Amino acid sequence: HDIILIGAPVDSGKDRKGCIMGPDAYRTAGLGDTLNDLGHRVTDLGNLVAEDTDIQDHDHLIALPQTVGWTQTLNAAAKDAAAQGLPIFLGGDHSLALGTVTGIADHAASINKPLFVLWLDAHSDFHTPLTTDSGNLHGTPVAYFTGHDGFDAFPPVQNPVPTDQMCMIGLRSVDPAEHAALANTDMHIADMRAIDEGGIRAPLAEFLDRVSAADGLLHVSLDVDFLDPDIAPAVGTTVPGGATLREAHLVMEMLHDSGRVTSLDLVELNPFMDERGKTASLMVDLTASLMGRRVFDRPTRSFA
Ligand code: DIR
Ligand code: MN
Ligand code: MN
Ligand code: MN
Repeated sequence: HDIILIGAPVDSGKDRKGCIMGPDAYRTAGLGDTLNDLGHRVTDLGNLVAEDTDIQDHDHLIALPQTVGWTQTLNAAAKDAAAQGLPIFLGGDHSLALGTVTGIADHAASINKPLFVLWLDAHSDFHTPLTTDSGNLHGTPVAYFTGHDGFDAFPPVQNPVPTDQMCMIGLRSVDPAEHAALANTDMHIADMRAIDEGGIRAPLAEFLDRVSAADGLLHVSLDVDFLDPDIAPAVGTTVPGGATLREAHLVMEMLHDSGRVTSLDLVELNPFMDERGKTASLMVDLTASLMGRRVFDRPTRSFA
């Protein structure tokens, strides 16, 4: 693949600071060389800077003007990059998906392909600016790019992603307003109970089959808090009971085998909270699995 690394040091989507250091932590952990060694051509575009806007500060929503600026910048960057290769957005907090997913959706529409989105997260990020209690806009991207109301300050969404073309895996923290809004959709959701009862493979396999049947593009948005905090401590919003190392690698290997992934967000890494680069390195290893490395490799054998 032609992989395009795009630094998106977005830190406006929540109160707690530190995601601004994310892109450089991924570089320090060797993301570019790792992908190169797997046989990919890698271009690093460096870090983007958010556009200025004339939006006013909001008394409840945190850093609204900055996040709107990032949305505009990343929308354009994503649309551009998707036409040239496989963009990997180095976050930055999850508010960056307001821009990346809408930009990828614009690209998908321009080549007449349906866009599917896999959301790997402890949270559903399905608040609108009208329902968020925290005022943290990193909790809103899914509602935005699926075309829900309340985002008046943001650019109108040209190509909303149908919820039927989305799958969320790993959920274990959903606020009441998000829960109510999700109930009115046909979003595919595998929460932690579903994973405990039936494994992580089944819901992903079903989703990937649908992507293939529709000849769709697939954007993956990987929030660090999808992972269990024991293996991935460097995130501001840890929720116990996350995906294990092996579940996470299985997901990535299945994604690789599907041959469907066309863009990726790596979000919510807060290097300020990391333990000697442990989380950054894990995210690099997961990306490597997604791009073709076999961490749990074994000789091919027949089960006959
Ligand atoms: C939380 C979002 N539900 C909120 N938390 C997230 O603040 O509205 N953490 N997205 O990653
Ligand atoms: Mn998230
Ligand atoms: Mn999350
Ligand atoms: Mn490949």
